[in-house]
Amino acid sequence: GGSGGSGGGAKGPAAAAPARVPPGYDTIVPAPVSATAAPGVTWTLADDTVLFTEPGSPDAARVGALLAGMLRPATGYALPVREFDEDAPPSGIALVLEPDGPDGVEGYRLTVTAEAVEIRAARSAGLVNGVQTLRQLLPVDIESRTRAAGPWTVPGGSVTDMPRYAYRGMMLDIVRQYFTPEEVRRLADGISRYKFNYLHLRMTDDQGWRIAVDGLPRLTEVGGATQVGGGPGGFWTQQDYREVVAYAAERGLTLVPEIALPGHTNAALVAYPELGCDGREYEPYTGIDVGFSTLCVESEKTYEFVDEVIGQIAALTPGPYVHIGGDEAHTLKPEQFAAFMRRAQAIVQKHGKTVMAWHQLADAPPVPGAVVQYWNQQGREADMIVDAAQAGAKVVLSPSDHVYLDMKYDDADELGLTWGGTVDVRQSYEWEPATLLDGVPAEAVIGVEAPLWGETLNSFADAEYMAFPRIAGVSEIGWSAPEARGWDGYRTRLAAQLPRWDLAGIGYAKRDLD
Ligand code: TNX
Repeated sequence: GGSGGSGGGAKGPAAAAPARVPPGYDTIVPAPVSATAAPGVTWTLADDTVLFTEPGSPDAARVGALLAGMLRPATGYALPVREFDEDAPPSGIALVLEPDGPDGVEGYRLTVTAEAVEIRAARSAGLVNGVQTLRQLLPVDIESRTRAAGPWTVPGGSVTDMPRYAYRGMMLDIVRQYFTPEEVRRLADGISRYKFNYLHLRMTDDQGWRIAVDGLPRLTEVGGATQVGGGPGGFWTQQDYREVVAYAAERGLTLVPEIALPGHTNAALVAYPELGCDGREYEPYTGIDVGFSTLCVESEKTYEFVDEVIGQIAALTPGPYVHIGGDEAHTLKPEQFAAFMRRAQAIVQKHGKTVMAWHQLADAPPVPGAVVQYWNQQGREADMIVDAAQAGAKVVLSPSDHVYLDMKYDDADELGLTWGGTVDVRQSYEWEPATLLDGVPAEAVIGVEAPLWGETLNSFADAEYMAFPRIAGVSEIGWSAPEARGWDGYRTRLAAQLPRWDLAGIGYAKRDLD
């Protein structure tokens, strides 16, 4: 039985009520590059406010629609979205694109005067990030899903901002516990507040296969019908997946689909036993052991299967990465694993995508440009990655003792595992990517990702409980400069988020922030 969800933190000792920290330029999460308040100046969102967007830009118009959707429920205002006139300086809120401006792919500049709010960015991704900052500068009640009183004031000032790392992700395992497209959209909503730009979905594993593949119906009909603990499982149609891709993209999130190979494949073997080497049937698996299954790496059938699956997934995915797992293939000899990963990587490349895999790939080794995802603790196995990184592989950091969202916060938690230790809110925040792995060049590190594995989860509320509040701290590790970070400042910024989550219906673990 799950024990999570909002209020689930009552289990924690002396659960603190969220403090009502007023919004301001010092409470933004993740901390921006620079922010200055203009004392005495305020701008007020009113019932006649117009959201103006860059003329001729459907992308900017979509960001305008996103912002309007955020602001309408609490204000009850119409908030029309309209292109501004090049000649007339816009009042209201203006989303301005400056392709040759100084903001990079994801940066933005936000200015609040008594007359107007202006967000400038080179790309729509930057506008989305600016919109998330503006949301945090509005009163907490803006998060209400029903009409609230206002007034909807924004303190005057300005922000100049861009991310430290290009990759800031969260992973959700939708296998061990099945999550619906609607639940994943809610998660995308929640993490996009904190300027994440990648959402990695583990879609296949021993306990289930969650994505439909044309021509291989048994993967989902049979392989989709199980999950940990014997529940009914479930799967996504390709249309479900496309809709999540589009919804996430509007919020600045690129999907990274993971098809775990060659291990973590029991569900595929149950569906198509000929993918195994043993000439036998396989039993559905609903436990939580790892490392016992593998596709037959000596069989051509396996590579035809991998090509078919990866080809369809690649075609459905506009983002650059396809993740092929590579974790815990414990029944294979190193040379078998290497031979498989060599061919699997070539298949990903053939379909036009960049390879991503867990850091076991480093031994295979990775093809040039591949991304290895580090998941051990206390820097263990860093030596595996050093040669690959020096040879040009990129590294995403998911140290299990800091950002594994399936680790218990503390020993009193019912949900979660402990193989990476317990990870409280502070420990998830206090670490430095550039120096985490001895010998790995800082330039090889492209970012951070927090995985949420599902073995102990029973509901979406459980997932929220494990993810929030730790995920907000991960955003700051990926976005903010080391000099801008520090627990004392962060816990105040985090405290300012909690009443927003209460109003927005985001569940989280209530913990003392000391
Ligand atoms: C290890 S970390 C795994 C997953 C489990 C997780 C549980 C990694 C690449 N693989 O199969 O779900 O531990 O924490």
